[in-house]
Amino acid sequence: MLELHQFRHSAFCLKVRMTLQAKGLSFREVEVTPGIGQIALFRLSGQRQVPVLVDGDDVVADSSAICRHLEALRPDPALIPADARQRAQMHLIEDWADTTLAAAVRAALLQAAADDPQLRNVLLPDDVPSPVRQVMSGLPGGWLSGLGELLGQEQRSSMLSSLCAIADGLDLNGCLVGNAITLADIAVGAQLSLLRFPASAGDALAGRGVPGISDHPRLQELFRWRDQLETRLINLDPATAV
Ligand SMILES: N[C@@H](CCC(=O)N[C@@H](CS)C(=O)NCC(=O)O)C(=O)O
Repeated sequence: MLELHQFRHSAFCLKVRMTLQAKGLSFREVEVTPGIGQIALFRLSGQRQVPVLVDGDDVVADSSAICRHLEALRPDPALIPADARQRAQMHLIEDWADTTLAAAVRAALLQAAADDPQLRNVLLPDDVPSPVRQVMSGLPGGWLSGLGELLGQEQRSSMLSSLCAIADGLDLNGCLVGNAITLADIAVGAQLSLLRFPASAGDALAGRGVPGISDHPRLQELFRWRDQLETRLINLDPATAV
């Protein structure tokens, strides 16, 4: 059985779960505790970041490497285009989503959590004991700034204009590259999930997100595209199609 070592609310881990789902592969989720759990992860994979996939003797780190491993393991449905030009486009979009977009999304979410104690509380891992949870979510947002850069004005407007450009060019059932779902859609869709959490994030988070972005009028269609993408992914696998 495949094993996915993850942080539940990481977009990179969601990217891998969406790929596993598209391919109809069953897997076991292993929740890594930030900090202490990363020591075991380092022993397992030689690095401390999630996601890590364990497939028998193969231990694969990095969402893009994992998705390519899964493509080789279960080539159908293909999530990497056969056409070289489309493959290049897919690669560029996936790389943009995993780097530039991911950095802006992470900063935007940290900013939102810094401003909103309730959001801070639901984002904390489940195994944080409740007294610690109370203290952490009650503190002014400042403690979060140690985790990374908050969102600068320039980064925010650059992310917004990229997302609006994507939203303008995409139908509800459209694809970013060609006419079939690829890793480009999955990588972008996964990052969007941190800007407005989908139903799959659980009741406490569903519909919440980054103020000013999750409720931005020009992005509503894009968030609907994201929700629709999850349904379309399930239907790609003939065994689970409804
Ligand atoms: N390029 C990597 C990025 C993975 C990544 O940034 N993982 C974060 C969680 S979202 C992590 O493990 N952070 C913990 C750390 O860096 O110690 C991928 O695509 O998988």
